Amino acid sequence: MNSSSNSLRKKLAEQSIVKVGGAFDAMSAKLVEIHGFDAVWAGSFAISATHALPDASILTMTEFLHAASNMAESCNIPIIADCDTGFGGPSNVGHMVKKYEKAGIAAVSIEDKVFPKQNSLLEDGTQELLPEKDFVAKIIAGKDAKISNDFMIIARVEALIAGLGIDEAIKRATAYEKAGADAILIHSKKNTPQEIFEFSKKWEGNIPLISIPTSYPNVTTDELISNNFKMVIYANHTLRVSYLAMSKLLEDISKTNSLSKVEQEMSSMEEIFQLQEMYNIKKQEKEIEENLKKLGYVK
Ligand code: SPV
Ligand code: MG
Repeated sequence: MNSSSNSLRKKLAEQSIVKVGGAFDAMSAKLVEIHGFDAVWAGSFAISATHALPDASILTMTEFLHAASNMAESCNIPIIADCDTGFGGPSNVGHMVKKYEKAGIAAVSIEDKVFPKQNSLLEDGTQELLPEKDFVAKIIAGKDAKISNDFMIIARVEALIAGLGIDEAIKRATAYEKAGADAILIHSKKNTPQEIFEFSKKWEGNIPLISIPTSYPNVTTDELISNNFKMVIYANHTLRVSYLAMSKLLEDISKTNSLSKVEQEMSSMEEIFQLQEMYNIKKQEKEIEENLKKLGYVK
């Protein structure tokens, strides 16, 4: 059994809301964990950006899986992998679920857009939806492929992003729950949460609702809880703040030809040594030395 998926289900069952921090590699995922979040979002926007590539179904499944696996290996909290449209049709989704589950990922999220998709918040982005039936087929295939009941398949409804309105969003979310989805991610690009709150008021399903409040950042967790949301994903903020910090640093060095100004604005090397568990290696070296002594190799 995949214990991290077990714990994601458990957190959803026991907590008023599950707080998820976005990450793009093992280090950012580890920071999400250190700062007390419940789970990590391995977002396609952020992972694509770290390859300096568009969030437009350019990277392959293997590349996204590699990034998410690195996170799973270095964290003890569940990893939720943003798998875009599932990398193809139902059989691709089945293959994807097998691979992600084996890698120790707790949940995958697939969205009901056509391949290749574009980022949902891109101005003038192409946001064409797959027919409901075809997305239901993907959920069925994904559900069929998973081994543990605890592994979660999140169905991401893009009807609001595509401008198709609440009724279409409700119709699709209801169909996806019936097909076996374990949670509904209802995405919106409006700058207030009113649209997703209208959705949650009309929603009569039983599986958890998830929000990604990038475009309506002023919403509070209390407001989300009172509107029936069980999970909030802060999807891309670690990436954007990293971009800004690196850009500022490089600008300063380039302008001053010196490191003197930037020294105060960086983490210490000690903090990084701690994060990468450098001292475990030093401890291990001592233990090996002791053993070599016992075995008579070292005096
Ligand atoms: C991501 O983080 O990759 C997402 C969320 O899919 S969003 O960019 O808001 O569409
Ligand atoms: Mg994405």
